[in-house]
Amino acid sequence: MMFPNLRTGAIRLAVAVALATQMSVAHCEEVPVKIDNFTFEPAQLTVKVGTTVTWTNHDDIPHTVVSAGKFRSKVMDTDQTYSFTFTSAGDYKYFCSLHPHMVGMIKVE
Ligand SMILES: [Cu+2]
Repeated sequence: MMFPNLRTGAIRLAVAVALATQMSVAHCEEVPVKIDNFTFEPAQLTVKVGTTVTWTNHDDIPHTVVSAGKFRSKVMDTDQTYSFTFTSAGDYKYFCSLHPHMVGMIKVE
């Protein structure tokens, strides 16, 4: 497609960006989970398929997030993050492999 002039082109670009932004809000949400004082916050979370969850370790000691057969982070030191995008529905129980009493759950629907 050719734009008749620069102004029309700029307007079409702005519309395209606006539409793309709306779509990303609707289908590609990002949700944070804090790791603080040996707990996941929130410990239980319900998200839509396509959501990316990002865990951030706020503790002074390392943690991981592991969901058997689903995902496994590397060891996160202080302020390090791990992200996982949930592409299918289900209940994803997870824990910290270094401190197995630390548990959380992501419900994807
Ligand atoms: Cu831990």
